[in-house]
Amino acid sequence: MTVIQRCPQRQPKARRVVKAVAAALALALPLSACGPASDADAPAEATASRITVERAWSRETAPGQDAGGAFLTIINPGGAPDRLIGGAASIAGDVQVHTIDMTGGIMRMRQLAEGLEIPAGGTVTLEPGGYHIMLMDLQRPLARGDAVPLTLEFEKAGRIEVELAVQPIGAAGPGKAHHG
Ligand SMILES: [Cu+2]
Repeated sequence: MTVIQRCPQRQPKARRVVKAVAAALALALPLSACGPASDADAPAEATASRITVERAWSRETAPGQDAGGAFLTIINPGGAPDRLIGGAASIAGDVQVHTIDMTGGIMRMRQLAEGLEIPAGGTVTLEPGGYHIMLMDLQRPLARGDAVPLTLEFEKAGRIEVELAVQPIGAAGPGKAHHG
């Protein structure tokens, strides 16, 4: 948890008033009842979401296939939930967050209009058959061995850049593309 308690005396206006009073009375008033934590302004990182993304990969597409899936693992070590709300990629006209539903024995993809929640302290894996990123309106096929840049957009963490390691059709994971 990184909740920073604000001490009322830290507010500049209040402090100015106190200082003015002290000057007027020529007294050294004890100004601070706060602990050392309030001595400096809280660093920005203290309250910002810290999301990391691992194992970003995709699968090659057949010629004429106009959409492809992207898969990755999102880790949220922070104390507050965040939300994957979308993204952008130069290779795709649109980037969407999808889930897969079973309806009457038929698997269907559906866009998550509200995005995908990443719980505080949680890990969410996007993988074939489940949550995934959909690269819509592909400008060119995804080819095995490609590293495709993708920008993910989170509600709090903002934009995070990843590279999708493109695997053969039928691959179930990112393999060892980065090491071989
Ligand atoms: Cu999809």
